[in-house]
Amino acid sequence: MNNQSSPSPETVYHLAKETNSPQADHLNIIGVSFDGTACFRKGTSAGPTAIRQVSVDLETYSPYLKMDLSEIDQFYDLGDLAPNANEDVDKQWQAIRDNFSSLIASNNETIRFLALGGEHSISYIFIKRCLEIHPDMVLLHLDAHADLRDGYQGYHYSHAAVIRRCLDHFGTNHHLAQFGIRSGTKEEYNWMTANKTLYSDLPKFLGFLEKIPRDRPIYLTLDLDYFDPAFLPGTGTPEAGGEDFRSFIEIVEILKNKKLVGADVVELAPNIDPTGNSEVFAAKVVRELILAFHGEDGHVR
Ligand SMILES: [Mn+2]
Repeated sequence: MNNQSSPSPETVYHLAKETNSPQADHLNIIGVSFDGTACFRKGTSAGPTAIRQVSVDLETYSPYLKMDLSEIDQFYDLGDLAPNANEDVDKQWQAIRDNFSSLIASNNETIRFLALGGEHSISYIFIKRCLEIHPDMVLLHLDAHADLRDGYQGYHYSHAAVIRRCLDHFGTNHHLAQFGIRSGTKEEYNWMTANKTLYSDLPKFLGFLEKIPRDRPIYLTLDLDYFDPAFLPGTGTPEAGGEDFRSFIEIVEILKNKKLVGADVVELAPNIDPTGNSEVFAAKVVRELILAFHGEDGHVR
């Protein structure tokens, strides 16, 4: 395990400043180059680098949020947590978790992270930290898959179990809301129905988001297979019948006025889409999320 050993050829949008330690009161982007528990098609470990590389050729202005990356507070790029791929998968995952823990000297709640995957199992590490800091946090889960299995194919922390693992750390005032889900087991669907976590229609989900108080902490975990594979085919477990960019931007337009305390964008597998369009799509998604962390005054909340 070499913490931040992978040289990052570019930083996100050329505007992120490289750093070795997370910066308080600022957004910190961190890549996690790991696809160890991916069950179908691998390749997400190349996700963070692909996003950085294509982002430098994209516009920094968002016509949706009417904000520009060059006009917000400095944001930072911590490089990648990159495990030794020759090691046992469980060991790799634990090494990522341990290295992340040692990277954060304090639980300073003003350190904001945007994590770039890597497979979805890595989100647990970032979500758990935010659940511990914010006892009333809302966890938004955008994904094609329910991810509520109690482990999968022998991996307790599998990418197919990530939301279930987060629930292990839920307190009374934590809240889970899921949207985009269109694949899961009968048991997962029964659980979502019983716990009313699944929104199956966009207007209802947007209505729910609107009602979240402005000061209530929100974490967004975005599995890129949320989007239809026609738009974003570069992901390991594509699922027909998905969402488009428009639905995502409607969500972000609301989040922009809320308190986003953490987010991750996971499951980009650049090798699966030879056109390269998926990574451009993902980089645009990342731009909108970087902006959404910042208020009109350009500061993180
Ligand atoms: Mn998924």
